Amino acid sequence: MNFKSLFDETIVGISTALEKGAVSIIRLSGNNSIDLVNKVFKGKNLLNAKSHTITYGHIYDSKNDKIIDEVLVSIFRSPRSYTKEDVVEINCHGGILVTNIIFNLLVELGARIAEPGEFTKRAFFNGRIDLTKAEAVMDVIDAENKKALDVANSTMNGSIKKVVLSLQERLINIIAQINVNIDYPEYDDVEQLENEVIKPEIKKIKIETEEIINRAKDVFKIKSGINTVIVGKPNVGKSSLMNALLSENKAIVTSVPGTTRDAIEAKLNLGTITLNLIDTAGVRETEDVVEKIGVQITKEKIANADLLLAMFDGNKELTEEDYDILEQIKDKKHISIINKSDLEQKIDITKLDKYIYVSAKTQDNLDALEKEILNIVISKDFDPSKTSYISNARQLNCMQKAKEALDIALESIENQVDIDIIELYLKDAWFNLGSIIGNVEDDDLLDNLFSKFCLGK
Ligand SMILES: Nc1nc2c(ncn2[C@@H]2O[C@H](COP(=O)(O)OP(=O)(O)OP(=O)(O)O)[C@@H](O)[C@H]2O)c(=O)[nH]1
Ligand SMILES: [Mg+2]
Repeated sequence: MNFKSLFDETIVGISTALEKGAVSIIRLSGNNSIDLVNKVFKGKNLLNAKSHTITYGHIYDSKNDKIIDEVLVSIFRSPRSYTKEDVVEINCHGGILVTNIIFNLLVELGARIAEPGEFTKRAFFNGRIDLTKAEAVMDVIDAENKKALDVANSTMNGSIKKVVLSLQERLINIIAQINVNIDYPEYDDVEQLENEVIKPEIKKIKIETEEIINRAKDVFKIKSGINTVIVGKPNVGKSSLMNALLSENKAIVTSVPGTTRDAIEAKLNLGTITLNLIDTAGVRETEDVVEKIGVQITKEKIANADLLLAMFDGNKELTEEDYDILEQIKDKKHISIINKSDLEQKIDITKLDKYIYVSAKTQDNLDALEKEILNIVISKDFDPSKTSYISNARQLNCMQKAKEALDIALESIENQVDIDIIELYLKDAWFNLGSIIGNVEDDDLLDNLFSKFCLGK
């Protein structure tokens, strides 16, 4: 059977970054892609090339018969390609000028310049991948750290899709039972069916959606960076720690208490995760107008932090200001840091619950601090290779709507609402789950439902 794409136009895009490099790849997708490239290609006739083959030759400008570059052309025939359409990839030399000339030749011949993400969009609309996978492709490209990449790769492999399909399947089973029971009553009354079969199963499904929603929080933190705020009274060495972790002099350091006024932010990549590291103005009572504003900003940053690095000066005894900070952090995720471990220690450590010694000046023990940050930030059981994760706000929104529909269904059973109405809520949950992966056609629901009836029940 011939595959019929949903799109008429042939598109062209430069798939590699447009900068000097060894190789550039120009990619085309659509009915005319092989024909178009063949018009500017000297070598074997590409129209006869088999799928998944590479042909050596030259790109030339037919207007003046001038050779432009020596190239390798890969052919992927429909439907066995990324977009399910005919796809051609030209590997040319990686100069910006050469790449642009070839690209422009193809546009002159009638290829349309691809929009960002259009190849993946076609892959989705032509039924090659589901929505979560399409989004995962972007996530793989955007991943700034290893954990984010792990999540994207596991989504690419369809892990969340499998979970969603199985939840949908279980909802369909309930809907089917409701319908079957109306036609061939297996249970004496609707109430018995609801209480013995429907309610417990809806509850289970709802709990699973809740777990997925809760797990998503880890993913968002990992993708967007963990807001990590360094707090402490003036002069304990917060800016020094910021600079030491970043290996650059981002924040001004002086021996004058109250040096930092504004919050200073920078990204710190710890390999597996990324921190949005924020150095703040030291917290103290002050009459200085500018410093006062700084302290106010610090308080806001504390409120929005995922993690607090509370810093104390090991060379001094704890003061009222330190106790104030301890009070502010006690209910938040935090690590207490005793700085200036290179100096004589005068701090009373019995007042701190858990702490880690460092010296921002000599950089002593900073690796232990980084390890502790990783430990504390990511749930112990965070493992995209074993568990499925929702990976963006759109998917989360659909999952939340599905959960809400299940909540209402359960409430309705409690309130003895008519079973037809409950069935509507279950269908609503089914649709919202379907929108996560993009299969929300009305027919899908009917087909699924129909297949259940055919099981002979
Ligand atoms: N010996 C020693 N001195 C340090 C260490 N860390 C910071 N200092 C010194 O402590 C002083 C204050 O350092 P900062 O990093 O500016 O302190 P801060 O907490 O940012 O201070 P504010 O911005 O005023 O709140 C400077 O003179 C630093 O050189 C350390 O580990 N050991
Ligand atoms: Mg500072």
